Amino acid sequence: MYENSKLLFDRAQQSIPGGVNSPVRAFKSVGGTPLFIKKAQGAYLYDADGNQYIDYIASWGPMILGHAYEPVVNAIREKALDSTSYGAPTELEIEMAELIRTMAPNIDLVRMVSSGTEACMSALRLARGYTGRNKFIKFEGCYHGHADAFLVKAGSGLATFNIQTVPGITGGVSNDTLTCAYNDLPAVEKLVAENPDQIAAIIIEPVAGNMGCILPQPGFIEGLRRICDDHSIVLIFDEVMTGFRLSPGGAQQTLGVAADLVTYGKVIGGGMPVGAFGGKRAIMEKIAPLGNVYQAGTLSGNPIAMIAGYTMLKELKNKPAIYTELEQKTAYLHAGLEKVLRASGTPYTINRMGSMISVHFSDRPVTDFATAAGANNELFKKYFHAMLKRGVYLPPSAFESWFLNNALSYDDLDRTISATAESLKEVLSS
Ligand code: HOZ
Repeated sequence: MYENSKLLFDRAQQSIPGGVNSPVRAFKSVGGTPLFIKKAQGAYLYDADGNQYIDYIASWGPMILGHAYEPVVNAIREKALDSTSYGAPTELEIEMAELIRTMAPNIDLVRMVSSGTEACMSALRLARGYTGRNKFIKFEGCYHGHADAFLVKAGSGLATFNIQTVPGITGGVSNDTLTCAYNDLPAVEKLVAENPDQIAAIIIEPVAGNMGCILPQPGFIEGLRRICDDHSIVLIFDEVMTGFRLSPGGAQQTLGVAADLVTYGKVIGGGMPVGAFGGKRAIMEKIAPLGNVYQAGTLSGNPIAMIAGYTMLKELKNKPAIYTELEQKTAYLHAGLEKVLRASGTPYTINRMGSMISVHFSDRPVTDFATAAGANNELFKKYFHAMLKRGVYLPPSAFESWFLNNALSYDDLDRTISATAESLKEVLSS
């Protein structure tokens, strides 16, 4: 069934570390051979062996409208005829910035970069430059890309591979990264009290997607806002996953809490390598060339990436019904999974917000990294493979959110629900 993928994986390992260009793809934690993808269309992925899968990764978020969405593909095609990079400003970058500002709240100025990692690393540097402070708070299990400062108690691949200490990160960097549990407001208050006038920023995934999908409990994000206001700390929302997905204005709009800085990633590139950070004018004006917090990039605002992102965001802006449709589809999937999981008798928790959802084989609510890690993740591995065999491609780790795309039909969702019923029967009886 996976012969060609196996051959490609063997070959890949000769020239690419671990055979992959990003660790989570390696299937290392779930075992087996990573699928090598040949193409994707709408809600489906096709691997090198010609197998079709219903896709719940959506390139880790950005394919909100499905793969190879025609207007995006056509726009890229046309733009490429005018060259693929200039390293000089274009009108399209202004249009993109203006579009982002009309969709997302609290963005006075926005700077384009090439990835979510770059966006988060730049936002942190900016918060430090703005406040003149070095330390910052992040939450256990949140992942803000792979810049040094964020690789302390991080989610995603670090949680998947249980990497506690990352060689190459200096003690100084780690010491400036303060961590506490997601949803634990008293712990944040304690850290702030213990480090008076030293904390530049609190960075958070307002709905976490790198330890499965974890929801902020009522009052938590509002509490962070209050603490930041009281102590002149910059509140950074990492909206790499939630931006333009939960709603046109992302988590800021959905949760009704304003951030000082917001980071975006892949979502705003329509699948191209893009990121951005933006926010309050007084802070953003510290960035070079206005201020002396340096940040730069030859490919920042790249025309192909811009046209892909612009076209997709414009669709989302002009057709707000997409958000209702996505929400309804995800709620439908949620209800269906709930039914078959309950019938299976195995303990479970389903977390969902908008079109982000994850299943945890846990008998208690999953509200932070400890509870996500405490779930029966061995069972998740078996479930993952049983689903794959039935043509459903879930994230290959319990520490990742699932993302729905609007090309999914109700028939696809029904197939996913029945595949779950069959998979549970198979794995629970083995
Ligand atoms: N959770 C990661 C994205 N935020 C998975 C993708 C990757 O690392 O390749």
